[in-house]
Amino acid sequence: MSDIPVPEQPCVRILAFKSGARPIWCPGCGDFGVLAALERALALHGRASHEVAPISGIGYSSRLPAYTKCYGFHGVHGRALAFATGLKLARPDIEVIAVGGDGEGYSIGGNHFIHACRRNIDMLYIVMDNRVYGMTKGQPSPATEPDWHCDIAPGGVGLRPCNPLALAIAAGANFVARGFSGKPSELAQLIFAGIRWSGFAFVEVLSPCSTFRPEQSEWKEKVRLATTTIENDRAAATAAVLADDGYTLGLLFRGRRAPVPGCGRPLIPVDDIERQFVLTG
Ligand SMILES: Cc1ncc(C[n+]2csc(CCOP(=O)(O)OP(=O)(O)O)c2C)c(N)n1
Ligand code: SF4
Repeated sequence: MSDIPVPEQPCVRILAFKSGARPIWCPGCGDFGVLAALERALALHGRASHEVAPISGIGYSSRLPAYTKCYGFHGVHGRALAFATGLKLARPDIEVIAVGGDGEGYSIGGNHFIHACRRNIDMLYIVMDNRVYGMTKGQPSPATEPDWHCDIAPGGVGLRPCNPLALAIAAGANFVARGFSGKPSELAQLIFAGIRWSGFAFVEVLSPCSTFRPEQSEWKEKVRLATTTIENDRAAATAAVLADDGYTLGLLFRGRRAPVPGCGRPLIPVDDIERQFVLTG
């Protein structure tokens, strides 16, 4: 993470991004650390809260926009990236940040994840990965280990978990990183770099679920910082993240694929789009 540029004097504008709402998350939920890191990164970034839009679907992690002071959107399950894409195309001046859980992003929203990587539209996507469906009380997600036992999957689902970083690199994402909610300073640095990145940036965050996966408290002993970022070699980066045990943190891949033409400015003026939807007669 050492080569990520960060302003030398972090400003103290964090309060400007806090809503008055109290998170409903359980004590010890990793999502608290992600929220704190995001607030810090936004304060460093320096844009006003009304110029930033956190967009989510459904899940405990997807509650995050309500805990910021931004004009966010808490939508339908698995559709955060679809909404975020539409918003960015209509309002390229807005800093769009999609957020959600591993169930949201890799299961019902998995299709949108692949195509967001492929489209390379300028936004940040933060996935709070606790390897479980928290909000619906603890079912396995696509990120869950094959032998994790729970009531609806006694002895485990027996399926190979998806590797979201490999998926993102293969689908064309240029900024692929992993953070840990228990290291909020390093995470804020990654999120800041992702916000500043031009094009689609993906930050997968290990964010423990203290209620349904209490054993994830061990993650703090397992994580380590990456020593290098693989530059533009997708085959090498894919091989590296597939060989990794999933606990290496940092910016793991940086590519140079060009954004889609027109990305960053509206292709059609929004007023024209609205006119096409006016019902007449
Ligand atoms: C279309 C639809 N299908 C299923 C659900 C039920 N549902 C709500 S949240 C959720 C999963 C949440 O898991 P995750 O995205 O990992 O977030 P977490 O709660 O763990 O942060 C599911 C399946 C829903 N709300 N809508
Ligand atoms: S159930 Fe898990 S994911 Fe949901 S708020 Fe509690 S600790 Fe966080």
